[in-house]
Amino acid sequence: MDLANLKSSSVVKRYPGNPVLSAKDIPYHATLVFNAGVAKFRDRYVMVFRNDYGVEGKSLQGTNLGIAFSDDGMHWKVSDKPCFTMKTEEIRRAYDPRLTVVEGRCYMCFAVDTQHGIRGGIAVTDDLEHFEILSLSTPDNRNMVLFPEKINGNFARLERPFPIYGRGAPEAFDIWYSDSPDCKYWGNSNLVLGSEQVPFCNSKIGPAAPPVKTERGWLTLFHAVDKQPGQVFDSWDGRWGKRYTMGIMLLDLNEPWKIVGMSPEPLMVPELDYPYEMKGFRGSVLFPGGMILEDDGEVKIYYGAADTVEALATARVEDLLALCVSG
Ligand code: BMA
Repeated sequence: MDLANLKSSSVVKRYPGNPVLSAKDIPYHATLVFNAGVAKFRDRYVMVFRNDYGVEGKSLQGTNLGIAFSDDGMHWKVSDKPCFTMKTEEIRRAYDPRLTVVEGRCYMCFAVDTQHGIRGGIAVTDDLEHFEILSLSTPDNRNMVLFPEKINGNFARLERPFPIYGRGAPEAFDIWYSDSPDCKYWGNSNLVLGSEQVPFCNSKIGPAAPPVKTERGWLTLFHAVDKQPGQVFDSWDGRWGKRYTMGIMLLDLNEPWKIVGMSPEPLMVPELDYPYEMKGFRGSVLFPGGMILEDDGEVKIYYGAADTVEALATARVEDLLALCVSG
């Protein structure tokens, strides 16, 4: 595939009011507001976003997770203080939240940078204020997303461990599936998608938004990275060369480690017409973390853009399914 000429699919429409959230909307110290998880919880849309604050050059004062609410999924009201932080001598920060409602409780997956590697965390909350941490994986793992239902009686997740010795290329990282009786003990791990199976990727992939259920299978987004020698994108340190695009696939309803179909083309690619995707802390990064299927068949896709702001795009579910099964 000619990676130089990738285009977004015509079935996806960017929201004209993008970005839906950025630092200027946050009533506390905020610099980069991006990579949010979004769910419908108790009749409202809820967004938990990553806030990297005090970012200058390569230095960062800190990261917290903020929370915002919306009645329409487009206009957001941010709460007056962050909802989640992790910081100890061992743990540097938690980031990249993803939200899934399972059996009426709101679960949040997140990445954790520690002195001994990157861990995937899962917490649960009933009030969006108090979070109980249920599990933290061994390093290195992140980009976890929970399925919105138990499958064969178990919690189920997609995840992205990063094996540095076993894959024969520096960042050939893949998407895996595991399940758990209680969200604490995880096992039955199966490979879902190898990065080499994605024609528009020459590096790593990772789960993006929690899967949504359709009659034909679990529809789910993933991010895919490509890089070219010497390619440098707009960035605050002038050295950023990885492009993050968005892919979409359909997984089997009962055995979700089996792929029913995958679009061979990217769903979205950072584009010049949308400067909020091209310019920022790390330009040319699309990092989806939320996908909502509305009753009328509209799909809302929430994605971090350029590691700087949060954006929204929409599509019809039947068009997304057609990309996966006819492609
Ligand atoms: C990944 C993660 C994401 C980030 C992306 C692009 O490795 O750190 O949080 O959005 O890189 O910088």
